[in-house]
Amino acid sequence: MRIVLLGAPGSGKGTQAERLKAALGVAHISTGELLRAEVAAGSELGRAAKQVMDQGQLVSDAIVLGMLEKRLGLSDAAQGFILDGYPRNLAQAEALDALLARLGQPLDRVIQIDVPAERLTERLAGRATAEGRRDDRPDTVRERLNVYTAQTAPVSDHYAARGELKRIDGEGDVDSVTARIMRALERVAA
Ligand code: B4P
Repeated sequence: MRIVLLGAPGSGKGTQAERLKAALGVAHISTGELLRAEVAAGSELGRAAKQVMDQGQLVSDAIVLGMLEKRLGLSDAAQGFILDGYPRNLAQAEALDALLARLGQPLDRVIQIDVPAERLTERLAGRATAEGRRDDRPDTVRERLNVYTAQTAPVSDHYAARGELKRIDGEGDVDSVTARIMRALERVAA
């Protein structure tokens, strides 16, 4: 199964993708994690990405697409994948359409996890305390939410227009949200 998970920062994409990976036996591909790995490795790409991420902005489309294409070529993605954090703007959505058409691997479902803004801020403040991620600091979170509204929210319309989007209520405990997503996916598989 090939799935895109959409949602604002803090909506639970990474949290849910880990669970779906275990339940469905497909690869979890997080562009945020791929970028953080480059930052941790101190690569040239990582150094450039770090500055952008610390400001709450999006890393360049070309860099992220190159990274994604390489990751989709690894063997674990052949059985399917969950894309977490990509696409984040319309140009990325169109690039993904072209890439998957070229690979002959169309998407089965796009799931959008909806969470009210005040809850997102609370969750990311909690993670800032627990994990110390620099981009979870309050000023950066505000900017990430602005970027989401301006650039990522229109991506939902791109998929909704094709009848591929399913919206899920992302409030409540993690198990309840997973159960809602699994129900939405069962309807695709049926
Ligand atoms: P990401 O790594 O994608 O970060 P994120 O949007 O915060 O989502 P994440 O998956 O980590 O958090 P989650 O909602 O699961 O991106 C980081 C940065 O990388 C971006 O700002 C950008 O600069 C760059 N980037 C990434 N992809 C890019 C792209 N395609 N193009 C350009 N740039 C890109 O969880 C958040 C918190 O909520 C956690 O603490 C979790 O425990 C908690 N939580 C989750 N579910 C919960 C629930 N049901 N109840 C309570 N808490 C919950």
